[in-house]
Amino acid sequence: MAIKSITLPDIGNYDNTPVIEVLISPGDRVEKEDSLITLESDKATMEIPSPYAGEIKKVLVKVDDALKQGDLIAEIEAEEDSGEDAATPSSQNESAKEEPAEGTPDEKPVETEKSAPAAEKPAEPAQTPAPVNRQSAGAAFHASPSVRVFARKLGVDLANVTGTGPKGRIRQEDVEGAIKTVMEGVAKGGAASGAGIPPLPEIDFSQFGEIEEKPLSRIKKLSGKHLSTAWLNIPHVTQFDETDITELEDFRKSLKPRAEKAGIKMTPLVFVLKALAHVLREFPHMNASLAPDGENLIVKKYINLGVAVDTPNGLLVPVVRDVDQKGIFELSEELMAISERARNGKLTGADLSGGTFSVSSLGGIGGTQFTPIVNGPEVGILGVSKASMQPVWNGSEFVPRLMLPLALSYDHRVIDGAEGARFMTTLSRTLTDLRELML
Ligand code: CAO
Repeated sequence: MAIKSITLPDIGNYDNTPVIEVLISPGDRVEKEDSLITLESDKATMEIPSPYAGEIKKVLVKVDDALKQGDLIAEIEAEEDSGEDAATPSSQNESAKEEPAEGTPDEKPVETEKSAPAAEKPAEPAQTPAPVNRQSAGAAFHASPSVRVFARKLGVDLANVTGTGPKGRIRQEDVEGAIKTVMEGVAKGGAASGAGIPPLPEIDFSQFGEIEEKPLSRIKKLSGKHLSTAWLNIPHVTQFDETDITELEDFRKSLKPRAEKAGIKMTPLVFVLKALAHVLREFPHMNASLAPDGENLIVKKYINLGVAVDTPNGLLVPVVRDVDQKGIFELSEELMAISERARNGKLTGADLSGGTFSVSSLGGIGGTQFTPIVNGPEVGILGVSKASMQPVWNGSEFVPRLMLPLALSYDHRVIDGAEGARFMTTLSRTLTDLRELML
């Protein structure tokens, strides 16, 4: 064991850099590379590591001291082989106890026990490990090492914490506040803050004018939580297309009298459901769910389509089962019944479970396109917008065709862009020529 002086190494072109935190006290045991103090210049926060392992004997700096290279930081009873100069003869090491490092200004608060001849002065700790410059390491936030350790222990990413200290420095209270916000978000079922995403600011809107606060419906709260969870967990891609349903519409119109006689409303949506079921057989990965561990794909052999229904209390997604095995009349009847039950609040748990892929149709309302959110843990969802007559170039002239806008959102972890595009193209081809259903 030998007493050694620890001085400030070369930290670049910084003079009189203020100490913003002293992390050691006499009696502390430190390992080599443990941070001793933190300096903060205009541009960077730097932690100064210990060049030795051992016990701190004296701390020779305090907060707000301005340091430059060579200034004494501390004295340490270093373990024999812990420092860069471990091979230095012990007599030389001993002298370190008595003299500050070469170049240390007299006015520094160094307590020496006896003076030593210049020849016995310890070598300048030129090999002291370089300080860690957090700014140059890419961290744009300022926080002391103890706060960093605190955050690391609790799994808090400081990039997501707003510092309230001087110059935006992150303090321990800020980390605690961030954790509190997340926990409150989880307790309330809010997915945004639960995912470690900074919450939206709380604003008192009444300061700008009259307001009224209304509770969200139970369905809105539940579907909101589910939508946020899906949005945050699933990397979405949405692919758009427009498909020619002129002949499909002619066919639908030709069936309408029969349907009306049977008391059935037959909308374009049931044809979309039928075509989807057919195409999902060809693209089984779209009729699947990613296993929770993300390692396997669970492919479902049944095709149950969830259909988003707009109800006075919010969005519900009842499931139409075995769509591939049902005809257009049966599907129309079932869709009518299930959307009626949804609007009357009569759905059961079974009606709402077991879906393998979802459809959201705004075709009866309007709009040219929208980006549906995948109904996780399903892999894909089809958005259907309002069909409209458009001039389409057939190679020699523009002809009026009824074009249906489609939007396919999918989980990009499961479906590649090419597969998504092929799925959409096949669906489009099937809707344009329903004879595809027989193939
Ligand atoms: N293009 C043009 N017209 C369409 C159409 C389309 N894509 N889809 C439906 N229509 C027509 C229908 O033919 C019907 O017209 P007629 O009364 O003249 O026959 C009219 O629009 C109304 O249809 P509908 O909406 O009652 O029936 P549907 O089978 O198309 O849809 C349902 C049923 C339950 C899906 C729908 O009522 C609904 O609730 N849609 C909203 C879903 C929703 O909110 N999605 C957003 C979820 S958030 O992402």
